[in-house]
Amino acid sequence: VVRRIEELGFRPHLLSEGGRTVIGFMGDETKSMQSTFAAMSGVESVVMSRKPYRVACREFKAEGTIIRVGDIEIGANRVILMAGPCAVESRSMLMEVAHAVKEAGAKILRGGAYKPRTSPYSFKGLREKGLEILAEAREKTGLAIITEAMSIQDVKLVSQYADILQIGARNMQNFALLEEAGNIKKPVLLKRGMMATLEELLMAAEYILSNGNQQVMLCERGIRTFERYTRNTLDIVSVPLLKDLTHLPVIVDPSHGTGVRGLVKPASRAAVAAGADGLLIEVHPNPDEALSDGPQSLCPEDFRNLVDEVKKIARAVGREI
Ligand SMILES: [Mn+2]
Repeated sequence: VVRRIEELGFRPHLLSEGGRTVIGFMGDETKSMQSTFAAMSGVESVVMSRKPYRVACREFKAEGTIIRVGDIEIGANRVILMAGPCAVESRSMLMEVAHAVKEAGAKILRGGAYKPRTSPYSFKGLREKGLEILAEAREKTGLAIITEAMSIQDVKLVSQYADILQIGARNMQNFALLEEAGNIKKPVLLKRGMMATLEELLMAAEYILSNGNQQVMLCERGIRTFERYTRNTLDIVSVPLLKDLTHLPVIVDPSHGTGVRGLVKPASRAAVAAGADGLLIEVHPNPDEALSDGPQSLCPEDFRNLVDEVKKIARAVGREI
């Protein structure tokens, strides 16, 4: 089947699952081509997708994708908590947060070493030093690490340290960066752009998937609307919608999604109730002194309370944390 697809000039994408192999390709959607493949031995069925995101769509893969990071499974029954500071500010603060969030139940430590900032005069991260500190925190706590790569040049280095590579909202349509993320062997968390539709988000994911990296998770982090009481408008409905449209895990970032500390907990409850596979939350030992995103960061105690609350919601919807 693969040879036939290649003979026709298309590029096949293979996916093996539960004894079945799904082969996807972007071809031309004519009836004759459908019957050509349907008649081949070993072919169970030919499904034509009308979705422009061929590999990301549910039609390509009915079962939800589970991304494995060590013994952590993202996209399975357990809702995964990723927490940590907006930026890695120093070794001591990162170690403090790492131990605190681990104790509270987080499995993955977040922290930016490369920070995309609206102002060029803001703190832009400790860069490679920050990556080293993150790696040390992983060693000390056993937490997996998620951190952002801002440019193609950073991808290689960041993916050497990180367990999950993050692509930020401002880079969602940086197609060269997406292609580079498609070349690595690490999972990628792709954030929704602040002005992006869900279809644009899925097409961005398609760039990574079609380049050969199947380990992609999507992150709803709020979009820009006319509302000003919150930093962004957290699109909770995107969670069940995405779960319907795609097999990829969906993570919610209620910190950037609201920008308001007091709203992070209720937004987290809503996200878990809506079916999110994970939460990405900013936690800082002293939010008032944070070098970035202090107003939306929780202190470790707030985070512990949040975990207690979302555990109840998870149980109510048949999941665990
Ligand atoms: Mn932040």
